[in-house]
Amino acid sequence: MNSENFVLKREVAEAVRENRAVVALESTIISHGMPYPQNVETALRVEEAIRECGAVPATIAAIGGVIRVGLSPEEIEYIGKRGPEAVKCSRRDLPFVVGKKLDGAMTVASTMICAKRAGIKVFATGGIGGVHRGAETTMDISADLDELARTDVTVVCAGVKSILDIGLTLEYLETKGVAVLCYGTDTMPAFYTAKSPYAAPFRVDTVEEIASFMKARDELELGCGTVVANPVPEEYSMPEDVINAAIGQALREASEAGIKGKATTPFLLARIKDITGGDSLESNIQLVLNNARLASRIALEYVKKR
Ligand code: PSU
Ligand code: MN
Repeated sequence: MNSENFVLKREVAEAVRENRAVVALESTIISHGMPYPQNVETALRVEEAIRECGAVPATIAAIGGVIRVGLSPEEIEYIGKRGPEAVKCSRRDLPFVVGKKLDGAMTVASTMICAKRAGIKVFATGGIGGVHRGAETTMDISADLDELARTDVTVVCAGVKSILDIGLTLEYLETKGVAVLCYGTDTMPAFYTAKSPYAAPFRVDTVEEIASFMKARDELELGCGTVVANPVPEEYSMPEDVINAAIGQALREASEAGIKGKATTPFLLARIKDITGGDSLESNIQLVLNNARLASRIALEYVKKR
């Protein structure tokens, strides 16, 4: 699976070959999702949390057009410093980044593609992309959702941010045949808040149930991915009125400034962080760590079943 443009770190390649637990991690969250230096600190803490659980982390990014599955701390620092100058790289952008030998930060969609190619089945992040509010006229639907429909990787996230239309995102995933397993909760988590007004498509309470679901999905050869939605821990969740006010303001500003396309999500995330004075950043960091730990436990359980 290694090639000139696609290189697995030795530790990751060995773990995959020996059927040990590996957790993939995206890099757009580092370059576009958080400011430097908190982005690098968080990325390193997330890798550490995965190791403490007994799994191997594999942060994925393109550096000079070479896709690297598993980064060194120096490479994580490099991508973190490049920040938004690295190309936000989704499925569409992958050949552009590789062909032009650019630095690319992987979204959920492209991380799934690379994880699958590397033989990694579990991936942890903060939030997935989704159907944007107003998508009925803009058609702005994240490529993450179609990737989930076609690539069999399990994505552990804290649900869907209400910068998006949570209800339409759930409808779209249902249409595409993607299950959303809500961990220990009856409602769909909304990233900064543990609950939302939307019912959980499925509730699961143990990692064993999740690994069994994945195994059944494989055996049925459905070829699709799965979302595990893990609520933000209570102590780090944001007050609903505070976060909703910030989201409302960010959405108005995006519309006034004419922000469109792939710039939309990074713009909204950065504005929410500024409007909430950094409280949302702490919540974001903690929920990513929480997802990394759950993803590790799922990966450990899943390899036992293979
Ligand atoms: N949502 C977040 N944080 C993020 C992203 C989404 O809460 O960092 C990033 C992820 O990399 C996700 C991407 O895959 O944004 C989705 O972008 P778009 O909506 O342009 O597909
Ligand atoms: Mn979009």
